[in-house]
Amino acid sequence: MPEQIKIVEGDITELEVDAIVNAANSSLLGGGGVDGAIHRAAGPKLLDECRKLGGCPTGEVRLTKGYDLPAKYVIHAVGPVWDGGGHGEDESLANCYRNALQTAIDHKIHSIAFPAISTGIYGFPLKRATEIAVREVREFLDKHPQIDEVLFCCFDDRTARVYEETL
Ligand code: AR6
Repeated sequence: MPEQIKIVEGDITELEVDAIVNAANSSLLGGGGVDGAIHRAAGPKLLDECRKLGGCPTGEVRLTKGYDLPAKYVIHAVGPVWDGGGHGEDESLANCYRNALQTAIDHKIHSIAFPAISTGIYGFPLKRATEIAVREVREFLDKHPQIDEVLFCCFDDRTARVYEETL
């Protein structure tokens, strides 16, 4: 695997990277899962900034500051809700990874950490989502050597095992 890609197990809010990616919903106003954890750790100014953004469509991303997080930025990505696989879910998920990485390039972000977008509350099958995440990150890094480090942050053992197998 490209040496820039690493798997880490744990809480994404603790990572000292330039940007962490949030698995947000299209309101960008917070929620459960990793989104809730990021808002709690970043503090209330994050929600103030998110309110000004007016939401975000599925597959797109929005950048905010990280406030009280160790990460300087949060890239909020809106993953698809799993609906059987025949409703463009794969392409929307791929767009989240591509758009987040392009936003990193645009803002001179050199290290970025992703959670397993859509695989929790949104119900996307983990193996299928992981294959998309790994493929998109690899393809992007081939073209953009400016990014030094991409972390896949796995919150539980099962997710970490699937990432290890896929990589
Ligand atoms: N650090 C890293 N990963 C985490 C953390 C954490 N602190 N907490 C959970 N995960 P989910 P989704 C993992 O449900 O499926 C929210 O309500 C989790 O174990 O957070 O994209 C939003 O507002 C799983 O592997 O996101 C949306 O409404 C992965 O993060 C909706 O959930 C994604 O799970 C988005 O659902």
